[in-house]
Amino acid sequence: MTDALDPLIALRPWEAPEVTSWGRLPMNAVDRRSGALTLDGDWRFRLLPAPDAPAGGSWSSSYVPGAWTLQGTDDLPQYTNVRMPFAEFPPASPAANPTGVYEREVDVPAEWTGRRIVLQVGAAESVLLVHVDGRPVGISKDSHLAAEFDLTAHVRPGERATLRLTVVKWSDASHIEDQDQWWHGGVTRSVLLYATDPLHLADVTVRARHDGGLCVDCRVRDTRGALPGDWYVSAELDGHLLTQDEEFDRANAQEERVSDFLGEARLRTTVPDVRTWTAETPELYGLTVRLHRADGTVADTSHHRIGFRDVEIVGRDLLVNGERVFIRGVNRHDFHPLTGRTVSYDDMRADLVLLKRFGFNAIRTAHYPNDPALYDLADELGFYVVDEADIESHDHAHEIADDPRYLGAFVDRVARMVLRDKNHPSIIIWSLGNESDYGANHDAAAGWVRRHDPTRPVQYEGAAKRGWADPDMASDIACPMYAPLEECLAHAMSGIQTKPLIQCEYSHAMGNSNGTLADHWAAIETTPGLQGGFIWEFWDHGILQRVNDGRPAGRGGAGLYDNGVAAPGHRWAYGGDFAETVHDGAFIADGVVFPDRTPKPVMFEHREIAAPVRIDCFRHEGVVLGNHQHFRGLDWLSGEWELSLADGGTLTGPAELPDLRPGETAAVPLPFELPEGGGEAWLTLRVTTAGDEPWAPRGTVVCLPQVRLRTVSPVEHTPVTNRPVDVDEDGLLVHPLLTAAPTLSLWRAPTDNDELGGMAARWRRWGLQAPARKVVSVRRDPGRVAVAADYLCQGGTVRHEQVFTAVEGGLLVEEMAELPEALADVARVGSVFETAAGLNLLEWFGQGPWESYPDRAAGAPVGHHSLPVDELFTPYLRPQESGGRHGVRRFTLSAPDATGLAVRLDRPRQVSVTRHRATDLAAAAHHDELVPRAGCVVHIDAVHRGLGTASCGPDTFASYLVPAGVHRWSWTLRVL
Ligand code: IPT
Repeated sequence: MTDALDPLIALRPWEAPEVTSWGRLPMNAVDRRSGALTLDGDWRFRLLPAPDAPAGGSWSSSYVPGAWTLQGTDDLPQYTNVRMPFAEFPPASPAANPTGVYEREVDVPAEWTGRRIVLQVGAAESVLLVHVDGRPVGISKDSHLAAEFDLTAHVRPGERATLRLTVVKWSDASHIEDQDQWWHGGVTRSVLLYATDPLHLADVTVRARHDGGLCVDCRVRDTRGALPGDWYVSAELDGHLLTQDEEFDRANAQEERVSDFLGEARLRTTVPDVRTWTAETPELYGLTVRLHRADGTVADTSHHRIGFRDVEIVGRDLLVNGERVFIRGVNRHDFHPLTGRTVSYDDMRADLVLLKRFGFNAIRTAHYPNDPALYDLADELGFYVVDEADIESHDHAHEIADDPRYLGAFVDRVARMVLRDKNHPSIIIWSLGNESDYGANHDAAAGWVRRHDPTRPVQYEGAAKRGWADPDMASDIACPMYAPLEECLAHAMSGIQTKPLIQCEYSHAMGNSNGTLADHWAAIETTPGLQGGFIWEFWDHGILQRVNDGRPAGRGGAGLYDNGVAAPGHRWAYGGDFAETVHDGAFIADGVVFPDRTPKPVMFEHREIAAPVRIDCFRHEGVVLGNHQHFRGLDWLSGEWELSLADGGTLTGPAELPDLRPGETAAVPLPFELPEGGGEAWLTLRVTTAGDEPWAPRGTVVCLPQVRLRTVSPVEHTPVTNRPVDVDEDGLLVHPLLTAAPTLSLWRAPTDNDELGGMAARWRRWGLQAPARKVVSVRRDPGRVAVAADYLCQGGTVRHEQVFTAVEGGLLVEEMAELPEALADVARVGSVFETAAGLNLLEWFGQGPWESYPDRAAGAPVGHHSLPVDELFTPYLRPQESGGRHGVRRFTLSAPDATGLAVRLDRPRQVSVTRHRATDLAAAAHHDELVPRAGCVVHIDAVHRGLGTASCGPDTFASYLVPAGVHRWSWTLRVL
């Protein structure tokens, strides 16, 4: 099996960074998927302990495409962020090096006689060795790009051949594939066998400009050595023929640029009234390129869907078709909770459809070239793509960036990505990779791209060694990660900015996060020089795992999850859950969607921030609507007005959207007469798709812009002295519907941001999770009890006062807490109480319906909302503070028979109603460990700390912190 005399083994290519491939065909953009023989399915499989270990043991089977780490082997997934999973320095790999041997027979079609036969392995990580019938064929590295091998000399049409793919998990290449994700091994994309005429299209390069100019460059090869003149090329664009560029042919002939075995041809046309491609208007044309033999018969054909568009940087603006566009981006990994990095077309389509529905218009393919179908979908659905090469040398970044042994690998990886993807209109920027310091190897790769594709900018975050304005050659964009907003603003206003500032990563979505996203966008949209960024990241990479045996559920786990939650007996595994000793825990769960693609609440925030039509202001008994798109009118949208009255219900009526071009505004009269009476009133424009969009059926909500028409009026209370207030000897309220009296709460179950930002440790030091409560005084008057208590924390005492007054219809609770200076910046100041079981429905007037927090509250409109208590909670993978609703004015908590309690707040407050105490949440490591309580745990906060993004990046702004000093809040409690 692994024969030590086999040259592919004897050369030990897994420890030779200079060897990027052997026997591999050049990368190209000719799509060979149609007409190919798929070799996907079960292959014979055995896992060896090392590439040079003697073959032994029996065969099992493994599904291709797929990772063996998710298919029942003992080599399980391992998650590390920066650090390598083994100690060896580059380019070495560990002696224990799982090596998968895949074998299968292939019946080579008899009709392929005389044809050139090519094997395409879609992706293998990290070193691929190919044998046919035991004979060595080739080697490839670069885990996220296909490798092609010419098998013409190795197989006979009409006969059966044995194909062997040996995949070595750890190698010199692992050191430059040190991305923040699970480590797997396997053949993770499809394997194909196809045949072409020996005379074939070796590559096709399309340049389609937004003025309609089209230029198609073809490279032609004949493996039998045909002469120029033995062939010609034609092309048609949706039925319209292109013309041969004879000037190009003449120049080539004069300069003797083209040899006998390689031909070149250029075709051109100009499309009148071209429909240009943008992310908003993803207009595609069908291009067919044909290679003809001298007698006119067709030797080869290549189909492309192309888009006419230009990308350029003018000053510090990135322009698409001459327009400065905002980049509302997200970082996306190829990920699936059952199959790891193997993703299907349908899954990728679902990813992109969801992103479109939530207002995203850009994707960074973090941190490697994604599955080829992703780019077809981005072209079709409309996304701006930053295509990123598979280079991240994080742990040994500094050494590798200038290590000449890795020079070839850097250039190879960037070049092969560009060669594969260059014809996609969606790709607007090439990225040289991620987190690999900055060295000569980057400049070499950048130099190659600039010559090969002058039509797109290049970016690399690490290049800004001497600041964002530095004219280094590796980045045309200032693309920092997690830069504080004030630094971005300062740069944009400094007068020295030379490049567009588009953060390659920002707003880290780990757990309950993405605080201040709306503040970022308010700044981006009003500051020349700021153009957006890419949220980190799309996926929570939780792998579905069986709890009993700790195994990944794998392909059989389909259907074992719903609404972000794994089925009983299962959980979403993160780092450490596969018994890895070296791992980085829940840092792998940092996406805007759950592992089953259920959107997290931040998605609704983003949808609103990206709203294409907005209520820009309220003026003269009307509202001003604005079209905030770059290219589209409003005709694809329809609207409905909703008037939410605090003291009434919700009125609805049709809305006529004005005919506005991008950037235009128009005043429209108020659609409703405001009913008399003093209550708060909100006007919402419910915007939906007017017809079917490729990514959304007619009637899909696009945004819900809102304006307040009338403000809150103060609530008057009439005390009643003849009803006693029941308070026990500890000063705790006794109430028939409460199982735990309202007490002071200063703590929340730490979010990932709280933990990694250091706040949680401070709060634990202060003992905020369970401070001792000491009653200071209880003063009883008719219909009124005043209680003072001290909460003893490390470093300070918090005085808490509660005055309970019987009022008409219920009980008024007036509270005060005085937070000493030493305890500034706690999680919350508010009341917490628990209710009797059976109150399962929450109805509220306030922001909703989805979860919102003080610094993530731009996307939750004020209105009348209602949800079962069990649906209020957001099941973040590592349990933490969750389920909050911002701006709540009043709520009822009721049983099916309409009994229950009603609470009215003195002003809009942060409220949460869940089945979990904060301490329950903090004690659990996974969602499946939580045992819901029968009653409700209710928090009413005078003030609640913002969420920020401190797990990787800036904390929330000072204005969202809980300051020291006196906090007052009051509420009434009424029995229904
Ligand atoms: C940055 C990485 O590029 C990304 O892969 C991910 O790890 C992210 O952070 C955090 O989740 S690098 C980090 C060291 C700033």
